[in-house]
Amino acid sequence: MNYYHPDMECASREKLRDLQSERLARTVRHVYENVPYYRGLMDKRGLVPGDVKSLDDLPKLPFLTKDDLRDAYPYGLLAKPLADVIRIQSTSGTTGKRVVAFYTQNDIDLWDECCARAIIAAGGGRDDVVHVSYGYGLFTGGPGLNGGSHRVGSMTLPMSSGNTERQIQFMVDLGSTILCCTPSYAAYLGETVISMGLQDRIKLKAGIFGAEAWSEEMRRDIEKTLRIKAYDIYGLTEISGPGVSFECSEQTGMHINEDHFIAEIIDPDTGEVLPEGTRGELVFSCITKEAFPLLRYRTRDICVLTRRECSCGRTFIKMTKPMGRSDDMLIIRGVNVFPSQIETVLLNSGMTPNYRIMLDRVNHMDTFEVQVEMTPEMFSDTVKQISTRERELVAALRTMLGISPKVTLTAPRSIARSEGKAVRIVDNRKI
Ligand code: DLL
Repeated sequence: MNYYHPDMECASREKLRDLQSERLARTVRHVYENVPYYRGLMDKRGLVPGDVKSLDDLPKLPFLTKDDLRDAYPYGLLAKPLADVIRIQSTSGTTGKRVVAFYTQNDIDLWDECCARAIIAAGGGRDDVVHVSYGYGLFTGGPGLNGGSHRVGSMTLPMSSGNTERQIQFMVDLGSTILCCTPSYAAYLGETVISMGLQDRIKLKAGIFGAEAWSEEMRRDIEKTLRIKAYDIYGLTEISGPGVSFECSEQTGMHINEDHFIAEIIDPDTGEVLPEGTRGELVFSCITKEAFPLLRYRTRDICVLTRRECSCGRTFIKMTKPMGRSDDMLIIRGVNVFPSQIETVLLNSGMTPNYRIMLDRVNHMDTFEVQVEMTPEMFSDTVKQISTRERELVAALRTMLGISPKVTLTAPRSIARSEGKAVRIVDNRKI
């Protein structure tokens, strides 16, 4: 069975617009009837479902943001009875920032299909051995690509992340052909393959890498060390997970699965919809989902959309790699981190509010350090007491964020004060 759908993925603009219009109208009615929170937002604007008949009516709808998700947490945006929900996935973070997304069986099926398309676009098929080293569990990376690989009919290695030497051993023994993981982990795997002297014994041909920003230079490096073609994949938990968009052989942006998601670009300050080709914030409306169909969800990712002929034959619009964010979320080693989470841990641990988050990339791996000033009382502690406190902070930050920074306690007044906004983030990753 082949899950490449030329009838959808290569549909004419007119056919796609009709399909999107019909699915949008249906989804608006579904959320209006089943989500009191959303009905409240529509009522405030005097909107009823009949007002949204086609794509042209989309701008009438209100935007949804992470704040709405927070206000409605956990079940307030659920559009199906719990009895129909079979899965949740979630982002890392505190209760306040955490996103919980719900899936019915149909939602999982369409997500699998989106990821299957990405695997097929990277040259995958039934004969492939798909090695999934994205994290499994609440993170969408592992389950998403796993489902896509099953859908394609490839043999799937549900490796999850970590234990790098074992990953490489499996790669050699089972002949993995497609690697799915974050680009930084791919770079690390590449280096380790070389240091283990196994470059000639791996059979990888392609990689599907996403969940964090990565440069063209990094792509070239990974392609060289692992001797593969490296494809980008994008997505976010709120909208389903990986596979919202994916790269094809042309590698000039990621095709958005437009039969499932409508994309818009807006001015992040005014909310005005911008024409194609303009840089702005990406907004998605889900038009086929049942349990958690967010409409006009502001992703905070800044990018450009372009619709032009692609040599692969797909007609779906393309998005560039995200060029930044319109909020303060950082993505460190593939994990979403808000500076406010770090501040909460520091203050709850009796530290001063004078801190700095230092980010860099060494050998394509993010380095993550939190420098925080000691109080004058702590400064007179012994070296042993100070290093115990550093270890405690690492543990508390790991619990909050899901990843461990290096923590360095610095002398009182050693971190430069600012007259305006404090400069708390020094991001030297040059992505
Ligand atoms: O990162 C889903 C995913 C998993 C995508 C595996 C691709 C592969 P979240 O944890 O909710 O979901 O983080 C979503 O990550 O809004 C972007 O800012 C960023 N992001 C995702 N893919 C890319 C990419 C997953 N290819 C947030 N390039 C998004 C740059 C990306 N940033």
